[in-house]
Amino acid sequence: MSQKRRTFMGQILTGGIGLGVGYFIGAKKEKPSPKDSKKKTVTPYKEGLAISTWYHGLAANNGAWDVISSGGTAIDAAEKGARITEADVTGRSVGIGGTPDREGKVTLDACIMDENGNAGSVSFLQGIKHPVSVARKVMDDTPHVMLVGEGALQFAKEKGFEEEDLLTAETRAEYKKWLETSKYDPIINIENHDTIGLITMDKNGDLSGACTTSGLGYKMHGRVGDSPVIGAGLFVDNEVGAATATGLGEAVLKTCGTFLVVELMRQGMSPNDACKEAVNRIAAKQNYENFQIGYIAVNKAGEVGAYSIHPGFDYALHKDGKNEMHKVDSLVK
Ligand code: SD4
Repeated sequence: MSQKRRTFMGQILTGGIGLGVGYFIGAKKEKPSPKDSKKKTVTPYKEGLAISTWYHGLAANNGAWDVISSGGTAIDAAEKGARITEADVTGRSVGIGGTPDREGKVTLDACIMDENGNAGSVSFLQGIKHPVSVARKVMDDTPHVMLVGEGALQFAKEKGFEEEDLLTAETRAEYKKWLETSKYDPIINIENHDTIGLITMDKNGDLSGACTTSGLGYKMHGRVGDSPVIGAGLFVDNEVGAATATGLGEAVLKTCGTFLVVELMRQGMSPNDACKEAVNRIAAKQNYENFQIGYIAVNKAGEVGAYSIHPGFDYALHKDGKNEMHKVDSLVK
C-alpha cells in the first residue's frame, strides 16, 4: 500500500474510531432514563365512536355505528361507513356521481388504515364504485400499500368488483356545460369539497379510518390528491390517535397533514390544538385565501377535535348515543 493511501486509510480509521467514540459518548449522554421514557398511560375510550367530515358524515357514521354497536371492529366500521357515501349518487365528490376530471373521467382515490398500522390505498381508479373496499383488499390481500390506475382496476376486477360507468345523467350534463368554457381555476372555490374522511373507534378502544374521494372537480387527468396518501389524507396510530383531512389536497400533501396532527397529539396536544397547529403550518407558507382545509382528529381517550382554514367546515360525530353535526372553528373568521 502506498504511503499516501496508508495515511488516507489511517485517517479514515482514526476518524471512524473518533466518530464512533463521539457517537457512543453522545448516545450515552442523550439516552433517556427509564423513568423519562415511561409512556403516559391513557385509558382507552371503550364506548365506541365514529367521526367524519361534512354533512354526509351523518349517514356514514350510522353505517359505521351498526358495526361498532354490534361488537364489530373499527376497520369494518370505517369501510362500511365510507361505502355509504361512495354509493350516494347525489354526492359530487365521492364515488358514483363524483365530478369528473377535465377529460370527463371520474377518477377515484381512497385509503384505509387499521389499528395495527396496516394500510391499503388506491388512486386514479376508474369504473369502480367502491374504491375504499378495493383499498381494503390491497391492505388485506397484497404485500403492497398502494395500487394506482390500470393496475388498481385490474386488481379490483380480479377481486370480483364490477366495472361500471360512474358518470350519472346529472354529472354528464354538468360536464357538458363545463366544456362550454372549460374554465379551470386551480385555486378552488372554498366550498368545492366534500371528501369523506371517517375515523372509527370500536368497543375495544381500537382506532381505524378511511378516506375516499373523487378529488377536485375538473382536475387534470391523472391528478391525485391527499386522500389516498397515508399520512396526508388519513393517518391512524392506535397508541395515540387518528386524523383525516378534507380540502385542497396539494396543501395537505405538502405538509404531511394527518401524520403531523397525530404526531402533535403524541407530544401531548389535544386533538383540537393539533388540528389547529397543522392548519397553521399550512397558513404559514401558503396563500390560503382561496382554499379550504379541514382536519378532524380523535385521541386514544376518545376526545375529538377539528379545525379549518375558512368557516363553513363541519363534521358529524356519533358518540354517547347521539349522531350530530358540529361546527368547526377556523383560522379566518
Ligand atoms: C383532494 N382532498 O382530492 C381532496 C379534495 C376534497 O372533497 O376534499 N374533496 O384534494
